[in-house]
Order: sequence, then C-alpha cells, then structure tokens
Amino acid sequence: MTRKIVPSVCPYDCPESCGLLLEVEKDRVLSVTGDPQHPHSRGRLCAKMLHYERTVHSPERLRTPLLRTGAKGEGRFRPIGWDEAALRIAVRWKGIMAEHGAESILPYSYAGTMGLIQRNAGHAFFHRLGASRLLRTICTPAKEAAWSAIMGNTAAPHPDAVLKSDLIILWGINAAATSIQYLHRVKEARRRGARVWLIDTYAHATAAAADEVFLVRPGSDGALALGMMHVLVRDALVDREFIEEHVQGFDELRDQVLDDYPPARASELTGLPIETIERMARAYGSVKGSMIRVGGGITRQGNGAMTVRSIAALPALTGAWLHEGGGCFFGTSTGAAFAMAELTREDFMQKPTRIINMNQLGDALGKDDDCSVRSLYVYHSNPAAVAPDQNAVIEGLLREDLFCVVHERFMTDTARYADIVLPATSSPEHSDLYRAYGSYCIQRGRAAIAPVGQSRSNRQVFSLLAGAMGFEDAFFRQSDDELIDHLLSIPSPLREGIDTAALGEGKAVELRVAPPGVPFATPSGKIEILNPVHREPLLRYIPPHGGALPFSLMTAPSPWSLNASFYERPELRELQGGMSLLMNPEDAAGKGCCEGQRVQVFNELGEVDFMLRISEKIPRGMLVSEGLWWMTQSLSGRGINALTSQRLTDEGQGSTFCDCRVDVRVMKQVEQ
Ligand SMILES: Nc1nc2c(c(=O)[nH]1)N[C@H]1C(S)=C(S)[C@@H](COP(=O)(O)OP(=O)(O)OC[C@H]3O[C@@H](n4cnc5c(=O)[nH]c(N)nc54)[C@H](O)[C@@H]3O)O[C@H]1N2
Ligand SMILES: Nc1nc2c(c(=O)[nH]1)N[C@H]1C(S)=C(S)[C@@H](COP(=O)(O)OP(=O)(O)OC[C@H]3O[C@@H](n4cnc5c(=O)[nH]c(N)nc54)[C@H](O)[C@@H]3O)O[C@H]1N2
Ligand SMILES: [Mo]
Repeated sequence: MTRKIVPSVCPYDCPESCGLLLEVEKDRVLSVTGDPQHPHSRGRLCAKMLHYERTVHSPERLRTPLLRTGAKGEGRFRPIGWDEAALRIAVRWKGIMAEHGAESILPYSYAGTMGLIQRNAGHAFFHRLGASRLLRTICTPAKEAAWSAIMGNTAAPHPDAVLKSDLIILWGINAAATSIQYLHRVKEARRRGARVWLIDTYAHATAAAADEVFLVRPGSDGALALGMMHVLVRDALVDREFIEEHVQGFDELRDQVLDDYPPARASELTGLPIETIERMARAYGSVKGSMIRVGGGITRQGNGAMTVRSIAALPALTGAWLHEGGGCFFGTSTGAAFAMAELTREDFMQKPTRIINMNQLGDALGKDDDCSVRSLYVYHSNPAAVAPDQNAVIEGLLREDLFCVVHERFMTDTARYADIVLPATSSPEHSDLYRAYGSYCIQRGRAAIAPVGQSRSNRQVFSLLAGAMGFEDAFFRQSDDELIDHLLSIPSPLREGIDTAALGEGKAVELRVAPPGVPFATPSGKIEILNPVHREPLLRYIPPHGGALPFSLMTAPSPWSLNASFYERPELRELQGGMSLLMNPEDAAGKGCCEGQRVQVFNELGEVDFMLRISEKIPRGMLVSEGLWWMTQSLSGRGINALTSQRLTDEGQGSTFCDCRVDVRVMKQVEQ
C-alpha cells in the first residue's frame, strides 16, 4: 500500500482549529504537518499537534470495552465485547428508568473533540431517552453573555484585522499557549509598527511579544476599564460624533464614570499606579486603530461577564470600530452556518427535562434524594480532572449506587472510576465537520485510518446504544458521512458563495462574514453601553467572589497540554516539568520555602501538593500553576481542581476557576 497525504483538522478545543496534513500508510498516521493552504493557520502548528501521531498510536490507547473488576477508582478492569457492554448498559438503564425515571441518568460531555457531528452525537440519544440535560457552561459563557449584552449579534472582526492595528491589547490571554495563530498576526503587526500591551495577572510566555506588560489583581479589570473611561471622558478623548450616532447610553455612563471611577479608585482596585492608568487611557484615546483581544481566563472570575462587558465598551468611546484594525475580538461565532437542530434533535424529547450545570457536578452527584443522579455517561470529557471542586466530584464517583460509563481514548482520571469503559476513536479514525471559534474557517474531515483496536466514534456508540434500548428512529442508523451530507444539503446564508467543491475535498474554506460596523446588530442598531432590558442596565464595577485567604491562585493554561488532554505524552509532560507552583521570591522568603521544595496549597475545599518554583514573573500575593495534571500524575493524588469552587459567574452560569483564594504551607518532609 502506498503512502498518501490526507487533509484533516485539529479536533481540539482551541480557537485556531489548524489545518493538518496526515501522512498515512496502512492504517497508520506516520507524521503530521501543518497545511500551508489553510487560510488561517498557513502551515503553522503547535508543539502538541506536530506529533499528533504519537497520541493517535499511543501505547496508552484503550482498545477494547472494559468492565470494572476492582473497587471504584482502583483502575482494575477486564476486557469485554461491545455487545456485552451495550447489553449491560441497556439492562442497567432500563432498571434505573423503571425505578427512578429517566431523569436520574445524566450525560456529561464537553470538548474532547470540537467536530460538530461527534461533539453533539449524544444529544439526540439522550433527548430520546428522556435523560437529564447538561448545561455546558464550563468554558466562556460569561464572555458570550457580555458580548451579547453590549454588541448583540454583531459579528467579530476577521482575525486578520489585527494586521491593520496601531495598538493591540492582549487582555487576559496567554496567546502563546492558547491562540498561536492570532499571536503570529500580532507579531506581524508589531513588525509593521503596532504597539502591543499585555494586561494579565502574571508575566507568562506572551509577555515576550508585548511592548508593555500591566499586571493587575485578578478580577479587577472592570475597574481598570472604567477608570480609563473616566480619563477618556474627562480629557475629551472620546469620539463625540461616533457616540452621538452609534452608542446608546453614553450620557448615563459619562456621569457614572466621572463620579465613581476616578483613576485613584481604579488604582486602589487594580494595584496599578494612578499615572499608569492615566497614561494607558491617553494612549488608548489617541489612536483609532486599537484592537482588544479578550481571553477566556479573565471571564472565569465571579464578575467575569461585567468585567469583559466593561472592556468591550472602550472601543465604543473612541470610535475604533470605524477603523479597519479597530474594535474588540472575543471570538468568532458561526453557529448559524449549519442546521444544528438536525443533529441535536430536541424534538425527540417528550417533555423538557431537568437541566444540571456541569460546573456543579459535585453537588449533583452528592444529592441523595428522589432527584439523585443514578447513572452518569461521560464522553469526550474528563470531569474528574477538569471540573471544579474535585473532592466533591470524586466523592460522587465513588458512590456504589452510581452506574458510571465512560467513553474515552485513554484511562483518564474519570475512566478509572467507571463501571464500564468504552474505547473511543481519535479524529483521523472518524469523519466530522468542523468550524472554528478563532477564525471563520470550516472544514470537512474524513476518516483516514481504521479505528485503533476496537475503538468506536461517539456516534457509532450512540447508534449501538439506540439499538440496545430499542429505539427505532432512522436517525440513529445514518452513518456519520450521511449525516454530514444531510447538514451540508441544508442551505445557510453564512455558507453562501463558499467553494463547496473544495469543502468536499476536505480543504478548509472561509465563511464570508461581513465585518462589524454600523448599524450594529443590536435591537437599537447602536452599541448598547446602556442596555435597558438587562438585569444590570449600565456598566459598573462588581467585585469577584474572592475570599479571606492571603493568595490568589491562577489555574492557567500550559502550552504543552490542552486542559487535561495530552498528558498521555511523556515528552510533553517532561516539557511541562511536573505539577509545579509558581511563586514570587519575596512571598517564598516570607513563607520560608525554597526552589524545588514540596509545598501544600490549601483552602476550605481541599489540599494539593506542588513542587515550588520561584519566579519574578509572578506578582506578590499571586500563585500560578500551569496545566491540568491528572490525579494519577500528581504528587498527592489530587489535581488543582481540588482547590477550585462550584461558584458561578455573574452571568452565563459559567465556571470561576480563576477566582480562587488559598494559602500555602511548607511540607516538613519530602516524601518519596
Ligand atoms: N496550549 C493550550 N491551548 C489551549 C488551552 C490550553 O489549556 N492549553 N485551552 C483551550 C481552551 S478550552 C480555551 S477556552 C482557550 C482559551 O484558553 P483559556 O484557558 O481561557 O486561556 P486564555 O484565554 O489564555 O486565558 C488565560 C489567562 O487569563 C488570565 N487571567 C485570569 N484571570 C484574570 C483576570 O482577572 N485579569 C486578567 N487581566 N487576566 C486574567 C490568566 O492569568 C491567564 O494568563 O484556549 C484553548 N487552547
Ligand atoms: N483548573 C482549571 N480547570 C479547567 C480549566 C482551567 O483553565 N483551569 N479550563 C476549563 C475549560 S476552558 C474547559 S473547555 C474544560 C475542558 O474540559 P474537557 O472538554 O473535559 O477537556 P479535556 O481535558 O481535553 O478532556 C477531553 C477528553 O476527551 C477525550 N476525547 C478526545 N476525542 C474524543 C472522542 O472523539 N470521543 C470520546 N469519547 N472522547 C474523546 C480525550 O481523550 C480527553 O480525555 O476544562 C475546564 N477546566
Ligand atoms: Mo475552554
């Protein structure tokens, strides 16, 4: 058999969705390179995907269905066949449904794969079953809520717009880890003369690409934005004409920022000197081509939605939206490109079933009453590692009466607690349809190799389970490619004029989305700084949840992993250098601890051990841990989420991983 090159897409939960070229021979992916033809990624790839074949053919891949033989969480299993697995699941579910009702079954999934078909494969099945529904708000719902409050349905600028900017503000984003293709454009703009600022809580890898770095207290950025607006208004640096025609609520905002947000107050809240805030505002007010790129971490504070809504108001004051390189980039939203209802089939639900917030899985599993969750079905997610309040989640997973099924590629923290583990395909082994949230590209990916071992795609498993449960709907019998063909046969204005032949050949094509501009896609046609129908009509500073303990813990992304994915790769684990805690030198001296020492971070929710690394890049009062290590790879059997809480954001019911107060103690003895 000859070698061939197959176009594909990075399936991971990252804004970039880079184009891949897979070199394939005899059902093996030999190598992976970036696709130079891809309009957004243009051949560039991150270190993780450059050797994606090591994940696809990892010796750690699960190859057969498994049945638990040991205690829950012990990790002892024996192989069984698919038919036996499906039968066991169907028998248990039928029993649970007869005794407690279908809503005692909870699906739990997130973004192991971003392909539309596989990612949403379970919706129709669980709607048909009548199971509880999961509110999938672990990522950035606060950001989406904030955007829609002020900008309505206005589209994001094209990512290339930043090439035309004069001032670029990377606000709460470690783009070197989480948005490499955007950062490439930022660097290009900087070479052409643009100034670049980073506003963050610590000086991470992206600081190297910035002219200036401003470090603020976590959760205080809303105050910075309002303080900057005070100076813009006070010093007449606003664009009166733009505001007059295209902004709603300026007069109300003007009075409020002048009265309540002088730079002195913003300084107190953010920790930045007054002169710095004055200088930032004047610099921002003196250019039209200013582009603000907002990250996800900043929205995972208790006040995340109001914070980024305040940030999004800045370009409305300077009229930056009228400049090609001006405005604000939260992420592209192209949900309307495909008829998703054909996939999720809400019409299969006989009545609306209860909804459980995925950030509160610990609480949901902890309930011991009529509404108790009796069965959990996890697919392409790793809640034991990624969900907040890990101790509560683990306690729930240990319940003897919880029937837990996990469909996974690897023996993750979550899979270890399952009663039945099912082996999942990776992206080169199944077909899918992709869209991005950092660009306007869409792409069709076709299965390039046979499944590894006996693994099956998400949709294939739901077809099998539909059969075992006796569902006769033809929907469940369609192949993945038939379903993709069906979706592509339904026209959408967003896909008008695209090269359908190229799409069919597996090439990336760009949706033609009109750039944001006037009138804005809001009810008033204006940017709604004042949104009269909103619970909080006007911008104001609200504090994050916070807490009394002395340190803020930042649970930050690592360039060498993606959430809890990629920890199967030893070389990437090595690059990350173990589960470590970054601390400021003076704080370390104050605690009497030194580099390389084992320390314990604790709060009311748990205790987690780390290896200490002392770094000038971390301001006083902050602690940082990059990456989401698995419990099985940690020092004390617990990951960072044993310290994060189930509290939600001000809007959007989002997670608050970055709003976390802790203290540190030095471990007396280093245990081996
Ligand atoms: N390599 C890699 N790539 C990834 C991921 C990963 O884990 N690793 N995660 C993927 C996912 S799921 C997502 S959602 C995206 C986005 O990934 P996110 O995890 O949302 O990461 P960022 O957008 O970079 O935001 C993190 C930054 O927010 C900062 N931050 C937190 N709170 C505050 C605050 O109050 N103020 C300010 N100014 N900054 C704050 C942190 O210090 C950190 O530098 O990236 C995706 N890509
Ligand atoms: N402390 C802290 N916690 C966080 C974050 C943080 O910044 N700090 N970030 C949060 C964010 S932004 C997000 S989006 C969530 C992400 O949470 P998850 O979406 O759960 O992310 P992953 O850890 O990548 O786990 C995905 C799993 O899916 C599996 N998988 C991949 N492809 C397939 C497939 O086709 N089928 C099946 N069945 N399985 C597959 C992978 O092997 C992997 O174990 O984590 C959140 N958790
Ligand atoms: Mo995310």
